Amino acid sequence: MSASSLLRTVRRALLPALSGLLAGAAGLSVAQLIAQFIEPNSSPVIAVGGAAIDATPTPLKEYAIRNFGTNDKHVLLTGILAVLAVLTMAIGIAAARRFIAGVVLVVALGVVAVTAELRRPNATAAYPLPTSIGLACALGLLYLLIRFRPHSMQTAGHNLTDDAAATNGVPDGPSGITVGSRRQFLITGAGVGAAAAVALAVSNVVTSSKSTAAARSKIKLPKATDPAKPLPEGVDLKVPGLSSFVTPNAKFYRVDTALSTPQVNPVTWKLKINGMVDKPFTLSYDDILSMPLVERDITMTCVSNEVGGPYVGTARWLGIPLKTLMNRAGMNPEADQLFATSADGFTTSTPTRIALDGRDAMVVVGMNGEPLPIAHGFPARMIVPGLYGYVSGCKWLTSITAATYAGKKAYWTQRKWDIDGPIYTESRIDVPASFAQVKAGIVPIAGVAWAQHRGVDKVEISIDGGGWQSTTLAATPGIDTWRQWWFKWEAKPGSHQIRVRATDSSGEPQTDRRQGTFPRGATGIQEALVTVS
Ligand SMILES: Nc1nc2c(c(=O)[nH]1)N[C@H]1C(S)=C(S)[C@@H](COP(=O)(O)O)O[C@H]1N2
Ligand SMILES: [Mo]
Repeated sequence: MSASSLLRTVRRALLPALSGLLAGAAGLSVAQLIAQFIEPNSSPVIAVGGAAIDATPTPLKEYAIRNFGTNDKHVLLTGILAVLAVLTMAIGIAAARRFIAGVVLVVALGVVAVTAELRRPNATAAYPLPTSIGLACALGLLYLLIRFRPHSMQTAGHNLTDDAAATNGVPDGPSGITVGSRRQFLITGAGVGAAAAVALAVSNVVTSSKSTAAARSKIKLPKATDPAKPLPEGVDLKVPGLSSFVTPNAKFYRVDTALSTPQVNPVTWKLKINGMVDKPFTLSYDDILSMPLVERDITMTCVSNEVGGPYVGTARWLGIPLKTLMNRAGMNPEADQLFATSADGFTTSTPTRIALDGRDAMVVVGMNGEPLPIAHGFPARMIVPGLYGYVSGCKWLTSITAATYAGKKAYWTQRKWDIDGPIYTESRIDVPASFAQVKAGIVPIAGVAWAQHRGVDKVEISIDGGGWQSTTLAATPGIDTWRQWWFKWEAKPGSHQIRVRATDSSGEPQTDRRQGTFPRGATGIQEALVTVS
């Protein structure tokens, strides 16, 4: 193919591709808008993205969490939109040659999306509606755009050719580009673009996240009947750069599979306690607020946290002990797991022998004096000190079912992660940051260490491979939280390596054996490299 004919082909493909893109954007916006009225998760992007997340092999998911962190969902959404952009352009080009080809491709796309939608947990018969209407709109708009495309840009010899231009009733201009048809194309295109923008804007206004946020902001939490003790003096060493003892809600790490944050209405929400129990029961949000509530400081950790990683945080939680709930239901002692279900279909399973052993395992409604933030599970979630979040921290909680491991498998267990998730003893250097450059002299080395429900008794550091030296530990309210530590370092010029290890109350120091996050959490010793000048 010569350069000039290649150029001609590209020019011919340009407007059809643009038409496909515009029609696709408009159709997607319409679908997005309709989804807000049905259920946000019925949006084609969210449903297909959710299906992609659930189907992603564990190692790839690990990779995504490691490399994109909490941004992993933006990366996925961007990827889906990029794929859609390419597909709609291809459909535009196909439709310009033979419109029926475009129709076939659009229907195929619809079948894929609708299949994914119907297979979402909690899917209803209405789930395919946004996609179907959106695709119908897109197809109609594509037809108009292709039809009103300037004459010279049409592909000779195919269906919408001279006839189409003729029916438009516009004479050919000198260059073969008819002024009228170009204007018609531009007007149609601009109209479609504007319609897409309006549909998106309206869908943003009606989106239920606003009403959930409004409902949440009206809630006034009661005081705990069993409040947390005031934090002891000196839990915060106040070294600049060191994580604060209490992690502010806005800074608390977030890890979940939810592509769009579940919006749960606290007025209609119910928590079911059922399964292997004598007296199943249901609680409303107000029922929970009127029960005796306990308040505790607990550190949460994610199993996907790398050595030295950020997925750990401490908050003051307000809730009802799981024991109170399961005793009231009369749990059958044969039940070996509490199987919790989220509003978005995600599930966790927690061993009953741990959840009900007397530790402060709870259904929580409050976090640091506020109703649970929406991203952290509003209106209610579970928390169990000592277990990683994936086996204990079900957010947007809707039911707790007493069950057996033999009978039911939770989300991550189905994906081969360990059934039990006890948190390893871990420590992290916050300052100096790795690869930091500091001035010679006295430099504080400081960080946090955690061994939930065993407690941190000692933190040591080793500089440049030397012997382990004790650090100074901050005060702690108990064994279920992390603990700050610091060391007064006389830093000499040069490049230095700092390592840290914690020892829990059993006397067992943190292992130096390197292990990745899958399938039961990472182990090893963090090494920070610092340049002193
Ligand atoms: N519904 C739901 N709950 C969930 C998850 C999830 O994906 N969906 N992830 C769990 C995991 S792996 C962790 S570590 C914690 C994280 O809680 P956070 O986001 O409030 O920090 O939530 C747990 N609860
Ligand atoms: Mo996690």
